[in-house]
Amino acid sequence: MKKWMMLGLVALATGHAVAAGNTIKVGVLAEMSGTFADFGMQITNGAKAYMKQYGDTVAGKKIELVIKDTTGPAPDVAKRLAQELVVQDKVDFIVGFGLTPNAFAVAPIATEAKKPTIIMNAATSAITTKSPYIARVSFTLAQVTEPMAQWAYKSGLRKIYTVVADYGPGHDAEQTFKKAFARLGGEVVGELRVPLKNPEFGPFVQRAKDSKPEAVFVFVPAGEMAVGFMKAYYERGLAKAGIKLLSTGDVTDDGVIEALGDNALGVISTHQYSAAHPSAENKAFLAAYNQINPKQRPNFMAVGGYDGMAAVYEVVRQLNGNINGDKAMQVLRGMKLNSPRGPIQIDAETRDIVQNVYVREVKKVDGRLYNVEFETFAAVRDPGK
Ligand code: VNL
Repeated sequence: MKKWMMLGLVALATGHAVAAGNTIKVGVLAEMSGTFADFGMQITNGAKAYMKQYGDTVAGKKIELVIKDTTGPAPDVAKRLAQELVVQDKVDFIVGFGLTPNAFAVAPIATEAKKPTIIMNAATSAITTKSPYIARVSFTLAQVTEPMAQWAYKSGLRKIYTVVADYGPGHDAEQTFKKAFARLGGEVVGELRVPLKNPEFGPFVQRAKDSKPEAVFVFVPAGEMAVGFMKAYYERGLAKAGIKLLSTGDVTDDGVIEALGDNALGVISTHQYSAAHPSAENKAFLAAYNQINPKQRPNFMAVGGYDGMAAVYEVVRQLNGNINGDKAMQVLRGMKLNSPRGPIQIDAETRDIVQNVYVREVKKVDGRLYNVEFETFAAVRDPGK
């Protein structure tokens, strides 16, 4: 072999090594297939939108996403993939998590490997208590539900029936609503939990109707379950019977709101993000997301993905590209960001998010359905802590 060729090979080899050392790897665990595939798509596209807007280099390091498909609520798969990310891919961060069970499953690995782990959606209060290496930029069900109980009481409602998905975030929503509403003097006249897998909403909704509440409060995960619930609510004639519908924003989510159709008009919900939020940050976010996926409106999960990357970038910047688990958590604790949803902060002590919760009504804006914000509960903490 000629000498210049040898030199070329050496250069190639070292070039590769240098490139690897100059990369910050962000492992993304998300639901990329199955019933919940939209979540993974929203989360990863939100992350990509941030990188599109701000470039993929921070403190001289190239940021690289390593995306792994948890396939749905599958704790064993999530755990195995997290191990792979740590051992084989040698990631610097673990992010993602549409669904609660996957986040719980990975907490022990985050602790053992001291990997800064950022929750971009999963919303059960207890998740952040399971590892000191977990921080959350999404929301908790308790956080968005308590303002709904307060708003309902203030609006004169006194008898409410609750319907929730039968797992972590649903249990949090149910308990938080009941406690907050009772404290004010309202009454939960009945409560139902519907299974996460293949729920038949008709009979559940019928039972709610038969107990003649003034309103139904509902939390089910965004997507197919929200569509299924809404359909049953109308088919069983609750709207006609004058039973109001109150929900968390998951049910009137931007990703499916057009699929709900005009039936959704007038539904009141509380949540942290609406695509209709009027701010410069949101406008920039919507434009960046549109470059990644012009076919779908981004929802709260996309914003979680976007803000999660904002948090990663800030850690890389402050640590000048040398990522260490404990130092990264120090930077994350107390971090403030200007999110498309409004100002947010990661609480220094609980590592959970503090943010505005908005009361919204589904309305038509320029012929399309949106959650239009009309009241703000400012800087709400997770009451589940
Ligand atoms: C969760 C919470 C999932 C809210 C959701 O939909 C949601 C969760 C996927 O924590 O599992 O809207």
